[in-house]
Amino acid sequence: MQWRGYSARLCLAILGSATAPVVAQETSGFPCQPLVCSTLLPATPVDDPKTNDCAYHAGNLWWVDYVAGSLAWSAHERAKPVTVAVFDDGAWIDHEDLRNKLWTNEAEAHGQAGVDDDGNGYVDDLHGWDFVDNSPDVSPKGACRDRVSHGTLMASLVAAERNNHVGIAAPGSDGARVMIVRMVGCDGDTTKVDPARLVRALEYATRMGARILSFSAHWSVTTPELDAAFREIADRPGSPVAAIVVASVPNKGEPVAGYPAAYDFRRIVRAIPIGNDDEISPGTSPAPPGLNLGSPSACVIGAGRPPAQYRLEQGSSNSTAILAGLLAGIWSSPRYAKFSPDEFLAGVVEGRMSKTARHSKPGSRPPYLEGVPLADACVLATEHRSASVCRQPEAHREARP
Ligand SMILES: [Ca+2]
Ligand SMILES: [Ca+2]
Ligand SMILES: [Ca+2]
Repeated sequence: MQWRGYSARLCLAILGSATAPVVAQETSGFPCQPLVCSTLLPATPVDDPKTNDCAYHAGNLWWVDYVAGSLAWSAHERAKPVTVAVFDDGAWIDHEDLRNKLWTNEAEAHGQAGVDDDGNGYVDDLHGWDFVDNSPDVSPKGACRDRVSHGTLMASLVAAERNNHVGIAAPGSDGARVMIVRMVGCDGDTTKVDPARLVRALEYATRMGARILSFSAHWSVTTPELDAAFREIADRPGSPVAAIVVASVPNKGEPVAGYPAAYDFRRIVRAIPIGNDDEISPGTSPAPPGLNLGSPSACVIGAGRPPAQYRLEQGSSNSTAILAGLLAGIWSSPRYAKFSPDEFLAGVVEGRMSKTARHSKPGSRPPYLEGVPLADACVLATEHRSASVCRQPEAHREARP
């Protein structure tokens, strides 16, 4: 089974199926000026003028305001961030916008090198684990070292550090911490899903406290063991390893969404890719009914090579990571922090976010004829703190019945 979306080649193919012309480019240091596709969007006043990350003020973080990301920023009143496990090709954790936003295994951080200080079966697992090479070093390896690290980009879209004067600021900056789970490599067979490896990784992530699992990839066949692992995490009531699985819905014209989006499990939230024109990306696969939320895909800037490179990208992967970070930012707020995964899904994601009047433009094909609800943090809006998308009804929003 192929882990789609993870080799640089496949990733670039995904990036090519967008809603607007775009130039993927890598920049050394952030230039603090609009990049190519971001000029499609007006650099209007930002929702949080106090935030000092230069991409925000250069008008390159449209997607943050699109999901009311500033409402999920409230570090001073936040008890504990939500751990988001990013299942991908590893990540460059020394990147300037990532290094302070990592989940950390405290027992290993204060333990001895070469010793499994917390007895979880993994020696020196500080920020996650490399399940491909069975190593605590979660950095990209093989061909990924010299190419795009998909996982680095994803981790930054979940939780890139806000207010550090550089780069970007993800909606999950204050509320999410990223656990790096290296599941695939870039060479030969390592690009394929190994079901047994994935089962071990799922067990690790949930046991170590990940409450959101982010899958910016999909695969077409599965096994009974993998199904059972996902069912325990994403479906069984009362499961001690219950977590929310945020699953990508691909936009390359695939006839079906693939796993894990294809699972009919209660704790699966699917990210529907939305362009900066409010439309569902062309070629988006039909998503099964359930918790399906639109999330930005095009013209998104995230982390590239360390220590300070950034990339302008688009694709359904982006939507997934942004949604995962956004959910963490909302979930970790004082109002919802004590909610179980099922309570959070029922009360917030299904009860509020899915019921929003804010929708993508009506689509031209099933199951998107009426568009999809757009993910945002407006559930956190108060009379004192608001965001532009929570205040301004869109034309297509008013047109809805
Ligand atoms: Ca350990
Ligand atoms: Ca150790
Ligand atoms: Ca930053």
